[in-house]
Amino acid sequence: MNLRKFLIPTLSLFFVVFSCTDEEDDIVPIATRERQEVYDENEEDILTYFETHFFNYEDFDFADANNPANNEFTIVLDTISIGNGTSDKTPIINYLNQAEGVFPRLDIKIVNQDDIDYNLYILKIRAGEGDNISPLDAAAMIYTGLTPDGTIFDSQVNIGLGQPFDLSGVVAGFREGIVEFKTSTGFTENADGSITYNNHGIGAVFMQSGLGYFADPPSSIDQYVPLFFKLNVISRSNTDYDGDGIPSHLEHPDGDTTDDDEDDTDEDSFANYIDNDDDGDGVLTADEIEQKEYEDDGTNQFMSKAEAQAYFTANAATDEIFISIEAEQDGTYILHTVVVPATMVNGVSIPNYLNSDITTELE
Ligand SMILES: [Ca+2]
Ligand SMILES: [Ca+2]
Ligand SMILES: [Ca+2]
Ligand SMILES: [Ca+2]
Repeated sequence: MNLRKFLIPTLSLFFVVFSCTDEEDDIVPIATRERQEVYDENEEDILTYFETHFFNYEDFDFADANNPANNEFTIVLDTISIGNGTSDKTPIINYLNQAEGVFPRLDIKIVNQDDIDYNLYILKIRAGEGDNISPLDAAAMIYTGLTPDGTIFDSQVNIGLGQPFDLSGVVAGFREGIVEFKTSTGFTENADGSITYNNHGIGAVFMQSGLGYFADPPSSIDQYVPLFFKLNVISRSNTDYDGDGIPSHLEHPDGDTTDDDEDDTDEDSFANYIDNDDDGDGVLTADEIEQKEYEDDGTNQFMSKAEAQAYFTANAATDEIFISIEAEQDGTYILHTVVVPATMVNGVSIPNYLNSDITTELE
């Protein structure tokens, strides 16, 4: 199942659903609940959960987080109780306020939505050693979505089955949690043909309903319940929503997708990542830059990502930026870059596609 199926609908507090009573056949509006009230209730439920539950921390080597044995680890959450012999387990709440760099750790990220500062709880088992992820990227991961009572409403247990999905289409709490981890550094092919990813971020996010589905959840769960997602974050890839050749994540320099104004160069109310003429000079951004691809180093094909990366490092022009390395079916790789000409303005180098005084078309 794909998370995109569960886009957050834009609901206001005035949204109503109608139901009919048997007796009178009347239409009775049922108001959507107050977000603050649901937040307070969910917050209490989540903290109670942390006090009464533990995870399988004994199965993870925290002394050597990059021990290959850790790569197959996924979180299992369970109740602390005398009845099931787990009364001596460490509750999740104990990982709150850990010193920097100590794992496992339970971090709180404040996410403002609908005028509420939400506490998004992020349980980090391992931060990950690969790439940073932007909220505007697509990402591939192994995940399970569940509610506090253990009901699983969504999951992807095998990365081979799923393509990276755009993080812009998932619930806010999931997206804001994912970007706190890093991707894998690569993978190992096992004797049986299966794939093990290495050194990726592992953890879970716990969110109040307002950062999830709120009044409009998947049919298998109730309205207004907190959501938990267990995560193994595998890889990221670029999106380019406006098709202008500049990856979305490079059109949001501050990484803050909630405040479009900061990254709207021509102030036309379309943020740069959804604006194909970023400086509003009438020349499309795609025509003010030059997209390039390299299949070899001038002689030999790139036989690994590392070769393509090394070629870029050694040969990139000063105004050329790295975009991606694409794997080909035949086992070779293509290096994608973009040349972004810039002009000095008052001692600062400004890309021409962000400078309406320069209208030179390259193509
Ligand atoms: Ca773009
Ligand atoms: Ca704009
Ligand atoms: Ca743009
Ligand atoms: Ca332009």
